[in-house]
Amino acid sequence: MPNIELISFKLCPFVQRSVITLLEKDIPFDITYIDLDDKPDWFLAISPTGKVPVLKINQDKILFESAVINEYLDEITSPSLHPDDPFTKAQHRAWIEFGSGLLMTSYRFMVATEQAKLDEHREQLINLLIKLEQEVSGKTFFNGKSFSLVDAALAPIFRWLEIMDRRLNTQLMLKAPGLIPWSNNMLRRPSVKNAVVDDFETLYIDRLRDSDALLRLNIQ
Ligand SMILES: N[C@@H](CCC(=O)N[C@@H](CS)C(=O)NCC(=O)O)C(=O)O
Repeated sequence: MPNIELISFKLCPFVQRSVITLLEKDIPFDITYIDLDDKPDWFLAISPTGKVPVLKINQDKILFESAVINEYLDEITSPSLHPDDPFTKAQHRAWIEFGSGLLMTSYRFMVATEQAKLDEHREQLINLLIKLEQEVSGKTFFNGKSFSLVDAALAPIFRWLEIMDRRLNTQLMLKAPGLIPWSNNMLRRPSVKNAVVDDFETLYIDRLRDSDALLRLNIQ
């Protein structure tokens, strides 16, 4: 097994995707946290996009982009969290990409500073959740009974939604209630629970409180 180091930011949902995969696949790893508001020079030197996650393999090889990192981690260990059938695998990749869009829409909703933008992003977010609901309603995990890379990619969204609904009264999950059993299954899974630091929720709420985002006014 190569030596694996994950470069992270404590609040980043894309990094969580890779931590979930590392934990699911029982891969030993070190994690290094950086401050994205003050990126270290060594990080800028190795990261082509300036974004986390970055995976360092045996100290010198670099991978970036969470979906790519996760496929690599999946391929160096077994059993695979991707389906064998090429069409189903391609579909899973498409839903992982859909999940990236969902994360970005959720983020725009969270940081909106004007009511019109907040409403616009809320509507977009709900529309995406309804599309996802049509795909997964009634299933334990995205692929049916077994946890896959799609679940690893989408679980961080459900952590955000759960905190937003409980602490910010956003009432988003009510708009796509068919997602609730799947969300609960993911959020109680050890890999998902352990993908963040213990004080994640406090850090998340404090960052929101210190921002100009309209949602800060909803903090309960
Ligand atoms: N498509 C990328 C997105 C990663 C991403 O957006 N990371 C954010 C933090 S959650 C970041 O590093 N932002 C820093 C910046 O944009 O300067 C992935 O899937 O890895």
